Amino acid sequence: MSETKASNIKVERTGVNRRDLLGGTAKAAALAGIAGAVAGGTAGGALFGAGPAAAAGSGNQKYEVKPGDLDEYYVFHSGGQSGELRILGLPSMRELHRIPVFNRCSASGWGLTNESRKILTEGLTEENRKYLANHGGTWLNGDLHHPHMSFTDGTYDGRYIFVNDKANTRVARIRCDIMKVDKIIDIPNVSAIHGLRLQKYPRTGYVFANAEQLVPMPNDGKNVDPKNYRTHFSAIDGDSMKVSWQVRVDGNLDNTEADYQGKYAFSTCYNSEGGVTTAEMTANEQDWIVVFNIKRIEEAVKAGKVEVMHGVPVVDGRHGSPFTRYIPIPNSPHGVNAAPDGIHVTINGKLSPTVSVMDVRLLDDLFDDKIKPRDVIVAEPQLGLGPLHTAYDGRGNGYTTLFLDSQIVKWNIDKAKRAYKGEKVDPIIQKLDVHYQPGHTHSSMGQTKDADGKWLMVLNKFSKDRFLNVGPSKPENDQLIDISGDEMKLVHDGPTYAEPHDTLIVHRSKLNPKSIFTRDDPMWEEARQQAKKDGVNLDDDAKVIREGNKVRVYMWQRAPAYGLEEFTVKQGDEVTLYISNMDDVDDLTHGFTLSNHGIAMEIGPQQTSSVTFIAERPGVHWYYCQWFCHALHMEMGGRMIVEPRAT
Ligand code: CUK
Ligand code: CUA
Repeated sequence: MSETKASNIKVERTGVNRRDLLGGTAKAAALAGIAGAVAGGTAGGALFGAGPAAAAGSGNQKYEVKPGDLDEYYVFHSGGQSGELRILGLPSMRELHRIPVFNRCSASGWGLTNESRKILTEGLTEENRKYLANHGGTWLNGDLHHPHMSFTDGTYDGRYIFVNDKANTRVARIRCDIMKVDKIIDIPNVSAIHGLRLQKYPRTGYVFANAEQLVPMPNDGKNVDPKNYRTHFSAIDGDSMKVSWQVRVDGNLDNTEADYQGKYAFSTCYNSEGGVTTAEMTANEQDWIVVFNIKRIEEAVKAGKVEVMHGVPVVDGRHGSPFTRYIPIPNSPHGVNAAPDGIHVTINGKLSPTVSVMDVRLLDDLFDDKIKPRDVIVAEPQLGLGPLHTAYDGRGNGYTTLFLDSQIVKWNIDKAKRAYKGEKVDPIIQKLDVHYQPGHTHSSMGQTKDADGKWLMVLNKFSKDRFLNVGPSKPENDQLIDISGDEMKLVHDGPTYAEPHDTLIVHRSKLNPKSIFTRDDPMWEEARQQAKKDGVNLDDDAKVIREGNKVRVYMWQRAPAYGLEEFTVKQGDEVTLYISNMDDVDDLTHGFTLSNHGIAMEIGPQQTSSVTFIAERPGVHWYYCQWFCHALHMEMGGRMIVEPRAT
């Protein structure tokens, strides 16, 4: 391959095909890896190099879920640049629900209701609040990559799901009892939260968040020399959703992971060069993984040996510090995945055909300087081109995505360790074509100590020809693979919209969401307080309260009626509507849509939702219920009458 105009990188023709590369040198493979990763998008070749459809086997276990039958697993599926989180059922792969997080949602009113705007704005930094004052008050977009469920003792506890926003440098928390977001915070002193993982033991605990982009600090335009750029690793308290501490590092931060002992966290770095162009970022043959010593950092924070930046204690974890160790890894490593055995952590080489396996039991010695950084690597098998992420079956095998080869490779950790010691043994068990270019892969419960080795989802970035052509913008393809037997068997293709990166497969026994809100839910505490001040019973009253030009309209809903069939306000009034769905029935959601005002919201059973707007349009404006609820659903409505301003 020759030059690509966009990036100005020169990539040499290697003169070998991609199968040859598997047996070739790491250097040649890495070179071709760059060629594929950088130039492949336009040049074809490696990027679309996968073969025809793999044989679809019937599998060893049932994946068809009959009408009315329930799935065995919940899948929490990131929505990438669409900013939402989706819930799927597995093995059916049916989409069950969507949770708006960083996006706006026309159906639920997320981003519009007072309750959601409070969540979307209360965690803003002062700088962002100032910037957004002239830009609608809240961000409209997000880039959600990594959902993870809170842990207790190494397995999911069903309390929360935490997610990152790479686009606007945020972390959000979702309550699993109602599957709604309850907290969103900006992470100060950094740019672009990418990797996100949780403390597994004794509980979550910390939410570890990587900031990917290197920026000057302070980022005020006075000094833009790349020599002064930096980033920080953040630990957020998952209970209070406050940043507990940050660690200054060398290089940038990509993906992160935590051990099963509660002692160490890990972050991959693909830009140890500190470059600002693609050529600079990929210059070195090796980058590294940073290991963070949580106890030592906590002690330094406690002792006040920190720099406080925007209220956050920051320790210096650059090379030579007691808080970190940098382990060289070939080459621009990406995903990092802890095996359910609690011992092994795999670092995926991306531009190197290798994955590096670390033994966490050696880390104490590394921090005591008894061994060298590379001594903690106990295996480094060559698996194929473009390894990005690894999942596990709990039986000692890893499943690694090969982005460039469009394959998933099953390999054995123990064999890889023996091969690393020089024994003649091939750790690779099977390679399976996937369609096409996989990023993340996840196994059922595989990111916990309870990995059950039944199912594997492979999240492919391209679907190409696998579905009916829907135009230039094509779905991605999540493939379901049965891994219960000795052989991986592809059983299902699942198209998805932009752009799931990561997923979380949780056995249904771990979750028990409510079907009906409880009236004392904290989500609408402000409405409750206001009603109290106004002497209004939120559950029963339908009332209009005026205070100068501020008008508060309270009403209940019971299918198929609103508490008020009409109310009157004056042009220019600031109107707040508090709507309470008093139906105490499963699945009986109502809505409130105010025609020609851009206002719509969901009100679930026993929920209160509110919205504030200026009544600027004199006349008659109908409101209606947009959530089908009753035979008289069409009739469920009323009128807002706006009296013209006296002239
Ligand atoms: S990253 Cu997208 S394929 Cu953001 Cu988890 Cu690896
Ligand atoms: Cu209430 Cu439709």
